[in-house]
Amino acid sequence: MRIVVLTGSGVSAESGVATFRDRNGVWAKYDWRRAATPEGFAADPAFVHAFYNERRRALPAVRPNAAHYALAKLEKELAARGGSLTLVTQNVDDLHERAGSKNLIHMHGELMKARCGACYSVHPWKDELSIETRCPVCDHAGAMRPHVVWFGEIPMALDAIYEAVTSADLFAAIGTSGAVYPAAGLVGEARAMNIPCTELNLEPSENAWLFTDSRYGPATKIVPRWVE
Ligand code: BJW
Repeated sequence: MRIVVLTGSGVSAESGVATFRDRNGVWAKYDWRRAATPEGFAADPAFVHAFYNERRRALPAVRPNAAHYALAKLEKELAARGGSLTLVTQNVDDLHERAGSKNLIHMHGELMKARCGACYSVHPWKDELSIETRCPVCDHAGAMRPHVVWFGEIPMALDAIYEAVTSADLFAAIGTSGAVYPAAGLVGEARAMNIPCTELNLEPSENAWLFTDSRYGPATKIVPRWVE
């Protein structure tokens, strides 16, 4: 059995990481055009660095929850039976890896990494970034940025994601509103191949009608139950 799971911010909500489009979500406090676009970064890099520095600073104190652990357990159990779980996450937090997931794709990047806009080298990063930060490889100052995917940028590892989704036996989406493409289009790719699709979310997402099965409730309750 080959399963592909797409996760969104709802899977980390009960760990205390804010979602984006809920009433108290990130985009209720910050304008996404200023905080999460290449144009916003070019116009005001200090503002964008402050936005990501604050989230990076908070992350080490956050812990994985029962949903992250259930998905790591599912990966192990499927592998032991000759199957596989490919976990595709839109989240930039590191809670899936801390829970033990190994076969993991961060399609929107990683908060704990930084990239040089001059030489494109990518680095583990736990400190603050600023407009003065120098690249550890090319020593260029002012080109370091969070290793995340902003609106208008192409998500990471798309070929591997489409390959995994279209050759899966089951596709599941957990804790995502289905508002952001191309992630939100993966269910359509799977359905086009007649692959069963399950939605696990607090409430029906924007493309709930595309799923063949659905379970609604908090991720820490419904994901462990689904995995059993
Ligand atoms: C629970 C729960 C609990 C709560 N238990 N569930 C017009 C202008 C600009 C761009 C566009 C445009 N029209 C279309 C576009 C394209 C754009 C897009 O889709 N925009 C839409 C908003 C319209 N997409 C892009 O720009 C993407 N790139 C692209 O398209 O490139 C072109 C291309 C693609 C493919 C091939 C060739 C070319 C890039 C998108 C990058 C998104 N980046 C962000 C920020 C990442 C860094 C960071 O974290 O700061 O990614 S935005 C933000 O949204 C973040 C998330 O990963 C992403 C998805 O959000 P998510 O996770 O679904 O969160 P929410 O809040 O929306 O939903 C949470 C859900 O959980 C809800 O349903 C809750 O009910 C539920 N929930 N608590 C279970 N306890």
